[in-house]
Amino acid sequence: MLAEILQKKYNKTLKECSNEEIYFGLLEMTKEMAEKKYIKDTNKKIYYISAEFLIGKLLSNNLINLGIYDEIREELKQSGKSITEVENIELEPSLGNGGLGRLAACFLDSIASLGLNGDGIGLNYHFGLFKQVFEENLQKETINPWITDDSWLIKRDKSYRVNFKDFTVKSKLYDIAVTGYDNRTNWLHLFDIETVDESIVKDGISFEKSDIEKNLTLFLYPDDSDEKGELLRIYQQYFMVSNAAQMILEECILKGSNLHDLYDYAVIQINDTHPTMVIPELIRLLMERGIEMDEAIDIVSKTCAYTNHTILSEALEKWPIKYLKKVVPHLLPIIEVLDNKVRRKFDDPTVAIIDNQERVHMAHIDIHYGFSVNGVAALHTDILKQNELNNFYKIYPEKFNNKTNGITFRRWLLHCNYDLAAFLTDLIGDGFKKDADQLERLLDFKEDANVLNTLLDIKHRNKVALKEYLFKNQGIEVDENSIFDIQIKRLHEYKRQQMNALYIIHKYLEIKNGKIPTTPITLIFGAKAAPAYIIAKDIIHLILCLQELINNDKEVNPYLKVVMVENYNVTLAEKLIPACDISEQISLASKEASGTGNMKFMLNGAITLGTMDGANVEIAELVGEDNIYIFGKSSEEVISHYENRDYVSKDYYNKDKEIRQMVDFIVSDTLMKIGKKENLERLHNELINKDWFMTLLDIKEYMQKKEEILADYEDREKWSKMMLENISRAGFFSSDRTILEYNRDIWNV
Ligand code: GPW
Repeated sequence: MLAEILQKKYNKTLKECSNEEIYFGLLEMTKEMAEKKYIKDTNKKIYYISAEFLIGKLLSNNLINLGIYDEIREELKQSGKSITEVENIELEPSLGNGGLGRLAACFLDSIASLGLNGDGIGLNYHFGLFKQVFEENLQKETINPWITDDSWLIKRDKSYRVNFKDFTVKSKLYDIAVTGYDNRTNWLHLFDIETVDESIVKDGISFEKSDIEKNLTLFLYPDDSDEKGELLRIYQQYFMVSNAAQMILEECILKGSNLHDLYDYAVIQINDTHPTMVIPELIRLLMERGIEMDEAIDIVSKTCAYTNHTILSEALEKWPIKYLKKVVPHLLPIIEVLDNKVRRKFDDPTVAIIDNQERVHMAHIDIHYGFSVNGVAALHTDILKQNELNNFYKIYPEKFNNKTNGITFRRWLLHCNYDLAAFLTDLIGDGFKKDADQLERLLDFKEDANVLNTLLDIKHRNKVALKEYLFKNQGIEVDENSIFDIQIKRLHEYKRQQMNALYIIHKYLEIKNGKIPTTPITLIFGAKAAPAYIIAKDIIHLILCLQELINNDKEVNPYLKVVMVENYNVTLAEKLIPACDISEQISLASKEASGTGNMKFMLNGAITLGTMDGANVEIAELVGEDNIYIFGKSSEEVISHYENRDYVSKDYYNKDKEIRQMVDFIVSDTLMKIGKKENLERLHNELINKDWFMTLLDIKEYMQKKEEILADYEDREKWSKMMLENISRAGFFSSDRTILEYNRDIWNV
């Protein structure tokens, strides 16, 4: 079939076609096949509304889910072509920042793969998240165009009017097919407007923020450090949810709803607070259609469910009323009624919707006027119930539930680790592809030397593949025989990349003093920092300076290497994760709601070095303490430090010579010669005088555990057994399991 398409499209045989032509041929073919798998379904539908869908490249994913990947791979091979090179042609849509957006993408895959009726709704950001480049060891941001004339987007002739205070815009809908694994097709609906003007972006990613009709869907989460930026974000959010609400009502009416029974036709999952305005907007639209306010509120409350993804207070959205008045004044009377009802019912200002600083607490709207509130890992949900949202939990205990995150094994095993998936299939059959728990059958081979050696072989081959990829694409050289220790995730102080960097300093100094590691170590980082997050950018600077220092030092570089990959994204994750030996999950306990990278690494046979935080806790329970390296203070201890305000980083700095040595190295002559004084001094000062995320609290234990895991790497048999144990127990983290739980407890479709 591919050959026919290419013949028709280019009048060439497969052999004669360039990789680019093959890519576009495959794109056409796959899109057509996916659309055919759409079935009109008049049952209740899940609407997963999210400001982010970090879907990654789609070609291989779709080929796998359509069941033709192996066939195409073989067909290409026969003509001397490589599917990996064809994949390289595709541009990655960067419609997400990190975990929250990637989770939404995994969920859509699982919803379709389980045959459930459910679509995603979001925005079609033209440049998505910025592209990261390194200049003079600093992060710089540029645009990341991903939309081409011929892409996965399907233009629909559907459009809604969205009213803002001073003007009205007309939306334009684009769909991307979400093809289930051996199952139905659902849609990811991405709304846009036609007046967006890409040419207003100047000099990196800056642009005039006030001309909304030109910039509404240009970027994902533009810098919100000034008023104009925050306003734009409110414009985006309202644009997204107003389209969503109009579309949902339209679809439900078509299916026979009289709107009084909306919840029999639709369930809306609100992915963090970004889509919260869908609640007042739906109430408004129901009232426009003749329903009394109290009933409208009741209907909407039975339709909407909320997922919380963080306890970090700076990430919990609170919109000043004066901003909302500038953008969506028509929602305010509704929000005020919602607030009044709460105030009349509960004599507790902490659960009010509008606070005394005239700000609207978006999460509070979701909790009062949704029927479900869930956290994303067991520990996270417990902290919500017992601490952060305790006042709400006391009012609505029945609303609270946990849904531990998951990842789609189609992308994070079958696609990214072809060899491992094939080997597993040989050993335990292919049942695990649909029923992830069957991975436990691998445990039967725990004493089988051949199996254990093959796991090590596959890991080695993946390390070689990564080496080649990094060299070809970023000019970076790594030694495949070294230990690959990887920390890839957004850059944030709570994730503590700075702790890992301090460890590197420690190792560097050790080697300088003649203490040589048995096996060389390669420390790999990938991380973008929010453009306005100064300290995060300073941490990137530190890592890049260490990279330059160490990689140019002949005394040290045979044993230690630092690599920070540029523009870390889903595509890079797919190369890095299968090649990883040590998975760094070292957030300050209580701060990482779940983490999902941790699950991807486990599934691909990496061993976790981590704190008892987020889903690490559940990984530890599943694999047992012999198969994971846990360190650091518990979430209770950390929370108590915050409550008592008794963590003083300077005390740790003063008390311990080793800590002082590592921290002060940041401003040593050696490093200052390479880096920028301003950035290094600011970071140095931050660690000693602030250290909000308690790096120095856990660093000594971290260093100890890291020595332990590095030493254990030398025992290849022991290591391979740990790998096997981790892979075998990863089934729980399939997003299919997560979605079945959402459906059982929340959605009921
Ligand atoms: F702040 N997460 C994220 F909660 O990637 F909204 N971006 C975000 O803006 C937020 C959360 C928000 C992440 C969590 O940090 C991570 O722990 C979790 O695994 C992921 O969301 C998916 O639940």
